[in-house]
Amino acid sequence: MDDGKPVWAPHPTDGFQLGRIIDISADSLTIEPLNQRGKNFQAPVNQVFPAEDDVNKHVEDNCSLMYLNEATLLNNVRVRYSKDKIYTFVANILIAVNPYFEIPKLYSPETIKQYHGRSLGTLPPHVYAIADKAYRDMKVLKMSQSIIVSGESGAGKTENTKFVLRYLTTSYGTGQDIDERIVEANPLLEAFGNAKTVRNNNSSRFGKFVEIHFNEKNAVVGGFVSHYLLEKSRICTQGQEERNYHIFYRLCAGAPEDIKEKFHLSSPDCFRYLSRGCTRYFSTKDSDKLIPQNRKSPEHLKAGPLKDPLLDDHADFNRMCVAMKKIGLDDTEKLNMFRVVAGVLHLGNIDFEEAGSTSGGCVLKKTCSQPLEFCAELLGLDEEDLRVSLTTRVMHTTAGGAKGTAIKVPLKVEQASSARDALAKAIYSRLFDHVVTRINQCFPFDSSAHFIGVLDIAGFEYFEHNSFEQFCINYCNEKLQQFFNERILKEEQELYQREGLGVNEVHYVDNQDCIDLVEAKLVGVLDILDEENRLPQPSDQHFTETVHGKHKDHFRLTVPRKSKLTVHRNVRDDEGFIIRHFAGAVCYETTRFVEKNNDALHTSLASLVSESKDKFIGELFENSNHSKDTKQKAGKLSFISVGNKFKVSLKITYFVRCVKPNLKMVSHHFEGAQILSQLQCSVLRNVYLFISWIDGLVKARNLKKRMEKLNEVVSGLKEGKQEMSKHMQELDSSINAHILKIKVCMREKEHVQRIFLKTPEEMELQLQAEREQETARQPV
Ligand code: AOV
Ligand code: MG
Repeated sequence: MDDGKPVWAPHPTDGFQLGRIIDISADSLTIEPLNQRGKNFQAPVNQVFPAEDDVNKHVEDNCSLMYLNEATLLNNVRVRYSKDKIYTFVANILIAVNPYFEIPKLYSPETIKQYHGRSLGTLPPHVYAIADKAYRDMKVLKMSQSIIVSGESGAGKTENTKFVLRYLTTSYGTGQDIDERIVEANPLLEAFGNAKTVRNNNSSRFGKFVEIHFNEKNAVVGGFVSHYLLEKSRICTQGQEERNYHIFYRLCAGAPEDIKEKFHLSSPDCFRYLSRGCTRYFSTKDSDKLIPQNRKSPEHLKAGPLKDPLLDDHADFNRMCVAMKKIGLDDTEKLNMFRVVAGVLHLGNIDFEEAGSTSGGCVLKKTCSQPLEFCAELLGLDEEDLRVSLTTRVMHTTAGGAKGTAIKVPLKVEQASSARDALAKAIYSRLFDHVVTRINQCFPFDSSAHFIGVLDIAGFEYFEHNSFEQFCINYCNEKLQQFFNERILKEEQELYQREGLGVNEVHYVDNQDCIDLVEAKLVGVLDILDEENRLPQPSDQHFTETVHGKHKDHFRLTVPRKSKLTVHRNVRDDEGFIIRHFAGAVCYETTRFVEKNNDALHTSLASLVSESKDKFIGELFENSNHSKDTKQKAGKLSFISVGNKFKVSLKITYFVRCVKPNLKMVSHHFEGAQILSQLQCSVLRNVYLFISWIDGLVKARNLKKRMEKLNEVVSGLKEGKQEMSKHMQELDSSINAHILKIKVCMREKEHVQRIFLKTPEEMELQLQAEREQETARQPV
């Protein structure tokens, strides 16, 4: 690199900058920046990379770059992004940068037609190309295929997943209802499972695996959605500037007046579950700038507080209703769903205060008789039963080990509040399960030959403050990473080893220890948390101390204060823990972990709802096994079942890696350093493994050719050597024969000398001397 040619050297905001090496020391280089006015600077040798001759040139597949390194990769993606080419291949991984605006014709029906049946590489990189490849592989190999879409929050996973589904149903559907239903299921899923977060205005708060099923003739016959890890804590509380699930606001904003009246709905800020979080409101001036022109509907501008200027809840409500109709839900079902949503909102408004008696219990605040009445009405419950079940719990006295009489134990204010929240979480998450079940019933199939599955998983999250939600999501990503490690890297590596290709071994970090730390029986963080929830007086602090106590010297876990891993040293040791994830260390603040984990419905509440007079509510809680509720946390079991699905059925996997170009969520803005860190540490870390692996593969292929040539020479040499050793043996034996002859001659010569070259006296003297010598040698 020191031949005067431009190099890529680190840059604090752009990721890399062009420069020229002007001096070299033992471990650093002095770089003179090009293109930018700046001072010479030092850079570590391993952070400086050779640049392509023409840095403005871009390629469709990074593997065809002359120099394959993270700087040229970033530059290639940057140049393409500036030309609205958001997709780039790295071998068969597709990188997708979120454009944050609609690129004309990029996803049009004409484009769908273009990609139909075309091999990878014949058309520009596109998520359609990956979808078509998966389809063709399914057809040829007669095997189900999977596409994993990953990336950080807001990177475009859900959008790309939808494009894959649309492509497959449009290209290979039968033109019947089913095709459209698969596509239209998404707005409905998003209404109930997506919410505005600080990273994404439409953030999926659940993971999903969508399968499109095909018959023997490879035409679409149906679909199936598996979902896991709905973020339940969001139902009751949201972070600052975040919102609850879209459906709540849409219903308040868009429902027709008669429905609003029937369900006693008003503005979102009248409801506790909607009025926490989202505390910063935009001024009219701000929102003018932020609202896209086409979204400035009068209702939108009229919206009160908690109305996000970027979201048009009114219009979205109408769109959602269209989707519900298209997938085949009738008005009764739709209203049932809305009624439960409204019921949850009123439930949230029920508040408690100390009873003022000696019992230590609590009563409903006087102002709460209306929310109680509305909630009971909408959920088909008896008002008085609901009041009693919220403020007391039934326990059985134990007499001599046997279950004794049932007694009502009064609950304290906090206990009643958390019972109320647990009920809200249980009802809403059951409703979400029901929505998914109904969606699945809307695209049924009798038999299917194969399927293409698309996994849309919430990306690794790392904020300034990280709580239980991030803990769950990152745990899930850790599992996905393990899957990636095992399926892709390990298996491929073994394959190449079997083929005799000496590909450089890719050193991926085995993260089993991190997964064990979270999910191991009894000692895993999740089990410790469950155990804490079962204590009479659970506390976040005690939970945190137990975690630290059980894992004192664990490599993956450490206390916040002493750690140099993160910048969170202001978190006390009993307020959090740091976990070293595959993508970096994250400090989790454990305040409210116990509360957020507490989904357990106490028996009285559980039986209250399962015996609801309302058929719909009754069905939601049908087969309700109360202990099951406590188990359905953090997706511990459900993710595994998705993982298992991969194990049994899939052979080939495609990866779409989504990249978020900037934190502002705006178009035409490429934050190099920020993107580089996505490439380096989290989602694209694997692309790097792939690059180094592909790089190794190319080298190995060349090496293999050279080895073959060498082998030819060696085998030639071997033959020659055998020939030679035969000659050598012959030569050896003739030399030996000659040596023998020489020895015999020497003896004869000596003999002759003895006999003929000495006089008889000399001979006698000699013999005498020899005899004496012989006698002297005899032992006494
Ligand atoms: P995510 O799924 O990766 O985040 P989304 O797919 O929801 O991210 O994308 C976020 C937003 O970016 C979308 O609402 C669109 O406005 C925009 N966007 C994404 N991809 C495109 C595209 N190809 N063209 C135009 N706009 C796009 V999360 O679910 O938060 O992890 O949990
Ligand atoms: Mg998403």
